[in-house]
Amino acid sequence: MKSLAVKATAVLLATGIGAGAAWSAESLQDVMKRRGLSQQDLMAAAKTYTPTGKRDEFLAFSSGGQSGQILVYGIPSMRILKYIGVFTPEPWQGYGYDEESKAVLRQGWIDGKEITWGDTHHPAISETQGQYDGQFLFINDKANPRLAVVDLRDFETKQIVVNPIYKSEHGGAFVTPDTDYVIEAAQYATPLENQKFYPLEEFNEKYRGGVTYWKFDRKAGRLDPSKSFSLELPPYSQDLSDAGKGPSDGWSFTNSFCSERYVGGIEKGRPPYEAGCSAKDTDYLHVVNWKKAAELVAQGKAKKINGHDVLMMETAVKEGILFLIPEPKSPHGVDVTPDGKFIIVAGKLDTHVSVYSFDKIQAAIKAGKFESKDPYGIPVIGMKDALHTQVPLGLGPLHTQFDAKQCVAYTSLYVDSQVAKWDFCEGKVLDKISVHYNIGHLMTMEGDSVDPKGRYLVALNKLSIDRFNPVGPLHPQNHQLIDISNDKMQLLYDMPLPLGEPHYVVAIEASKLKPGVRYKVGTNSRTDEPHPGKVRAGEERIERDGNKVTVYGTLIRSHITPETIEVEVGDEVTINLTNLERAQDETHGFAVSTYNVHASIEPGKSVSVKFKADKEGVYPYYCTEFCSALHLEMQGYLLVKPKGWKATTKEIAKAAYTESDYQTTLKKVVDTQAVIDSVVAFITSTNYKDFPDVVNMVEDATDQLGKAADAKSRHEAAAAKQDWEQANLWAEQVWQYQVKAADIGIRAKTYLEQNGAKKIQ
Ligand code: CUK
Ligand code: CUA
Repeated sequence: MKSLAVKATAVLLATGIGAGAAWSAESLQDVMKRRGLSQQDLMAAAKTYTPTGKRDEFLAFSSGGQSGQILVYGIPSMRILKYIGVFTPEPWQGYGYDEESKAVLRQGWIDGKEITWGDTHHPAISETQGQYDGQFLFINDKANPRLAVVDLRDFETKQIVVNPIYKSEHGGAFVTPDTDYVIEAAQYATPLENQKFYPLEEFNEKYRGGVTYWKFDRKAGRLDPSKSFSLELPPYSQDLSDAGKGPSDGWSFTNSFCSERYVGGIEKGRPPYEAGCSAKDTDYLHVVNWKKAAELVAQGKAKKINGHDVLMMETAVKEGILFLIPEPKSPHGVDVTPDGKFIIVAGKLDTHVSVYSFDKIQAAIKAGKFESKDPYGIPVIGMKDALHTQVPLGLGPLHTQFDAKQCVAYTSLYVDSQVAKWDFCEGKVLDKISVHYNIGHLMTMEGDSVDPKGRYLVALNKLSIDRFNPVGPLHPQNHQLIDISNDKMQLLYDMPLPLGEPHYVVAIEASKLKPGVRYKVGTNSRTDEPHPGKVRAGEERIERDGNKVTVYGTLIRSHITPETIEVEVGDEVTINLTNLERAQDETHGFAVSTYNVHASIEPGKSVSVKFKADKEGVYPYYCTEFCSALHLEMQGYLLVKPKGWKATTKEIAKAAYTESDYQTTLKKVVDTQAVIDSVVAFITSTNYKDFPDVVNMVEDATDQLGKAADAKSRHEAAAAKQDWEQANLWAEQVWQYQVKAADIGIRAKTYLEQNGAKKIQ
């Protein structure tokens, strides 16, 4: 019988890769006709189609809405690459099913309550001098006021912080130009003290909004609650925020709706919120000098609320760091231009976007020129004194993003279902394009940084109505890709998103991201520290301390060590596992039947799963990632014995192998070695050392083969004792290592052939 590896190699050697593929007999015209495609469709396809092996120019990080996750997709292909578990358990990644990730999710519990979902709205990539640096990603949870930190070295969630004073939030996550702070503003006003009740009749006096500045410790890669602070704000339903940049660095801007401070009561015959919250023609843009605020907090001028530093309005007004400017009408987005000179606000119920001038705002503040004070004594700058221009764009303007081209902005028009391209310096409309349907946010490449890259725009539409094959009353979301590289915008692609309602998305040049492919062996990926349960090959063991059983195990193709775990009913079981692989993409999963534990263990990672073995019985455990040809055999048994069980004297049944079986296996080993030798000869005849990926694969293959030496000495020893079962099976194990080495070797050979390796001998 020829082995799998032998056969596969023979085919590869005989045909070479990619030779002689019979291409379709249809012409391009035939296909266009058959599928009803226009020239324009073809152009759109050519602009997005990404052939196999080719990669995207940009990576987008989208809020996953109610899923509490982040979606990662490529632009322009719109291929989804990953869902990152953030506020919600995510089984594939073991997020919420292993102890390390449970510890992260536990940081997000509120008042001792486990919260298993989140309403993610605004992702933000860390910035250095206002440019996306590709190191960290932040995202907020509107429903349960929280922020999370994702490290872009491994795309894993590392930290969740709970806002200490809000009960809901919205205007986060927005970073300051050097990511000193991550901004998070409240949404629906509540009393700031935790678990404190005041009736709605005391709304104006006792309910408050605010804006929180979370200190980011870049070296630690974590937010530092002890150095974070908030600014108390009136109960105006603060909405979105943005940080100043360039000339406006050090300031932040947060708009609001329902500055009417209306409290509803439709059930008591009062007009509903929507009427009461949109009665006035203007709401307030909050203008905050956060640099000065941080200094005041450092000087001890904050008040502790729930143990957190809060700079009260009174102090902020006295120190001259908080101002209001009227903004029309029930506004939504607030976006600072790349040059930091203007602040653009779109009023949902107004047809204009309002462009405020930072220079004019500063001039008014310097001159002490205010038109009034709000009920809390905050100085109000006159709209006329702060406006640069107002531009009529259409119905329901919401959010604005920027182009690489000077002065060019794009604003979403919710009611019109359009994107408007316009010039914020001159105040004129340049182009419009229809989207499908009811756009919320829109996003251009690095379009909220100081250095937008232009090229593409993504429209995040709230409804998809008729765009896709129907899948029931709940429709997928629709992200539409638009080419903005020319004067006229061109719609390129509809991407259905089947996971929550994304609000915002950010996209970064793919070349700025340098994620790793493996961990240093024994790493707890959630803390970046060495895992206390890590072991190297040969150190695997099971320890018992009273009723606590701790397993120190490893995984490598294609076995889990140990393969039997014996415990007594009632034992507390902790299984630590280290993936010893170095090969790229050789992740193993780990699941135990019916105990609700799962782990994803990428090369080098260590994790632990923990459970109480409260049910007597036999529970298989296995690897959940198809990691090699013998993946299904990557298995073991958890034996939960009744209390006081006496070990059986019976032995495990021996199979009747003969010397001739042993000889056949040895022959197979020799044949396979010949295949390996030929692959090695091919690889070493090329400049493979110029390909780091191949160097890694060669290292891994050598590793696998290296393990065969021990198995070889075992089969030889057993053969000397004429124990043909042991001799045959250890010889089989030698062959297993060979197969894995050959598998990787063939992968390396294919890679070299497809990537133009040169013969050097
Ligand atoms: S929000 Cu949803 S469309 Cu939370 Cu930024 Cu505007
Ligand atoms: Cu490891 Cu399947």
